[in-house]
Amino acid sequence: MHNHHHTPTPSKAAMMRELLRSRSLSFLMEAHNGLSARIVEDVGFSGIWASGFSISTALGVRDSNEVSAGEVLDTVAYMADATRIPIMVDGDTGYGNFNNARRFVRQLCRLEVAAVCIEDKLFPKTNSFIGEHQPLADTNEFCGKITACKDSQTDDDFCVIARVEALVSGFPLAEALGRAEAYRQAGADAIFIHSKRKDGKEVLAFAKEWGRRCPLVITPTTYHRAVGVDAFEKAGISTLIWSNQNMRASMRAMREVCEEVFRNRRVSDVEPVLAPVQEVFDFLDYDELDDASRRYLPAEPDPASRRNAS
Ligand code: SPV
Ligand code: MG
Repeated sequence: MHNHHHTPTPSKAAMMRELLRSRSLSFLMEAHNGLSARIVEDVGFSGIWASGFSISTALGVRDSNEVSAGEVLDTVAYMADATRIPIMVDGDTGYGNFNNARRFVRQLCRLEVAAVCIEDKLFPKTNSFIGEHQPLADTNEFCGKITACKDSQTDDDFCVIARVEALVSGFPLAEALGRAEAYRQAGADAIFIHSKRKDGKEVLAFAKEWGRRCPLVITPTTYHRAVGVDAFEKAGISTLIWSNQNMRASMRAMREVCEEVFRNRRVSDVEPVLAPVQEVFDFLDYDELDDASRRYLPAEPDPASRRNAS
């Protein structure tokens, strides 16, 4: 689909590393399959968040490790194939212990995925927005998991992001900072500090205390109203993830179209809000297949093969 063999571009992992390292705020947009990943790239985002919540939802199951690591990899393979921008995969808790996590990392590297994010909770995980006081992983055990991931990557630029769930689980700032520092020392390339408060204050407080020891990643799903993106940039946040909006958009759009078609027993009412079929062909470059067919298929069938045909 993308012929870029003759243009030496940095690897996707190198692009992610630079995106995390750069002082300006970067944005990752959620995608959950090949099409959504293509759209994220096409509108101009510099990176993709392969959200566990969104991938499971799109597959019709819960964000509770009901989708297996292999099924996530299958989805991510389509996403990576369809795009040139770097992908950060939500690796949940790593699908088990250090051994499962490091095998997942090796497989991601084979797919030229740029980064994985591993969170310090217990398998099977529960979505951060459900309930209170979810148990956290043992700090030392999680440090070993991060180190195992770093030791297993087969691309030097691959990034392992350690996600700190202490604030979400109701622990004080000091616990979050202590864990983040331990994970950094264990080899994490960046810290994803998660919060589900509406005011965004604990994330800003964390960033202040952290002082750019390594890049910080956030997802302002609950506090996007309270704090503007400029304030995050000033606070030293490296990367902001819009973590589930494409999945939620598609869920609403599909339901509305479906209901209207069902109610009216015709599709003419919904046509105006649909992507024209031609747009699908254009977006996925059907013309390229025509060109390639002219190049690779013979114009005339081989007379010998015609003689042999019964
Ligand atoms: C996801 O998108 O799957 C995440 C981010 O893990 S959140 O749902 O905000 O926890
Ligand atoms: Mg997730």
